[in-house]
Amino acid sequence: MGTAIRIDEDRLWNSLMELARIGATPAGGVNRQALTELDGQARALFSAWCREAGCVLRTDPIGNLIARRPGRNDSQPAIMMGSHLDSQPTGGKFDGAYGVMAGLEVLRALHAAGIETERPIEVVAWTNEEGARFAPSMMGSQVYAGLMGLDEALAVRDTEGVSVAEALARIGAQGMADSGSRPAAYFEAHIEQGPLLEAERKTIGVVSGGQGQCWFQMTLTGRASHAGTTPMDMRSDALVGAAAIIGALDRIGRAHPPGCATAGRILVSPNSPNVIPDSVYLTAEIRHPDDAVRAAMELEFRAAADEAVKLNHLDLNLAKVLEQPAAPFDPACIAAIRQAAERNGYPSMEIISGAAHDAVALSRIVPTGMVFVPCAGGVSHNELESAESGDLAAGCQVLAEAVLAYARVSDPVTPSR
Ligand code: HGY
Ligand code: MN
Ligand code: MN
Repeated sequence: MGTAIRIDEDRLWNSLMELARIGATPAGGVNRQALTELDGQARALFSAWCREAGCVLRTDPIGNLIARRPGRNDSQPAIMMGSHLDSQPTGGKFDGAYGVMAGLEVLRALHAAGIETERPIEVVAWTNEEGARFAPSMMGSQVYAGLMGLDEALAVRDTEGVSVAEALARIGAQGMADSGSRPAAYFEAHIEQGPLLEAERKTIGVVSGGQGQCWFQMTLTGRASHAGTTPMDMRSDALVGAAAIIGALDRIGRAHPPGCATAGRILVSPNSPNVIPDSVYLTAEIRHPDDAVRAAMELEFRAAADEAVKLNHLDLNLAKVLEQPAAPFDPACIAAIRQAAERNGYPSMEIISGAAHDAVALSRIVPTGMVFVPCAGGVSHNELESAESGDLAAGCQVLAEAVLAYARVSDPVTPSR
């Protein structure tokens, strides 16, 4: 069975390339970190495009930017799509941007075809999905889903001491309390950010859910002293302690496949070649599809940290800043995505998301589904990130049909129940 709309591949690609110019880096990626001036520019461009497609926009108190296309029965809960416009410092053109532009393309295609849906349709650019500047990740969608307090999020500061609240105000992105009702369903399109779809030659990933994760921030405190005069057995070297923890984290990740463990950020003080470091700030994150295994990995990590601190005569301040259980997505949403892929003859496979996404937060409050498309070599969080226009268009077509199945159009494609 056909569907009411066909998305426009070139319009989607051109919008992605125009958006990628905001924060473009010489190596071909983007550095458009959350709530920076560049994020503000991307928000403004997205807003202008949504208005052209007949939408009205609103912003909530954590800066989530919501475009709404009215439905025939506008009092019904909307069908929502979304992703994020913020990037990693050395991010790619497609992580997050694809899901927002794909949602916009669905709105544009409906607008161009003059199709009215029964339900309203919304597209959201969630604030600070990456957590690169302000930890933790998925901040906007977590606040929206009631998983993180608004005041707690607004108070988070970046490494320069700027708070989320100040950064929102600087780019004029702090909105009013959101009176909109929760959506009836949420769908997100995203590049896989891993190698499976490409290896299996599949165009569409029908995402069954997201693996769980937890994030930690720690400060190890030792004693600064002269690198040339301090005997090895009299040192309290915070960097040696951190190195032991980083090594243990890697061993724990490798010992529990398909889980993973990563130390991504380290700040050393005084960071001088001939001074024994007295303070190290270190981040750690642990992920696994099975929450019980991830809990065991966390215990091993904490034991390794305690051992490293004791051996090196250090003090440790360890805080868990994110605890996110594995998130199964909604069977009916998954079925709508699978049916749309099959209807269009796109090779597809079911897949668990290794990366976290705003959809993981939304899945705690509304029926949620995700569509993945391949990215070259599975490379992401890297300026070389790339994807094929045809795959991006296929994922967007699947997104459109899954959403329309829920939004009910004149030519309904009903979800299986
Ligand atoms: O960390 C993540 O998994 C996401 O890409 N921000
Ligand atoms: Mn992302
Ligand atoms: Mn990302």
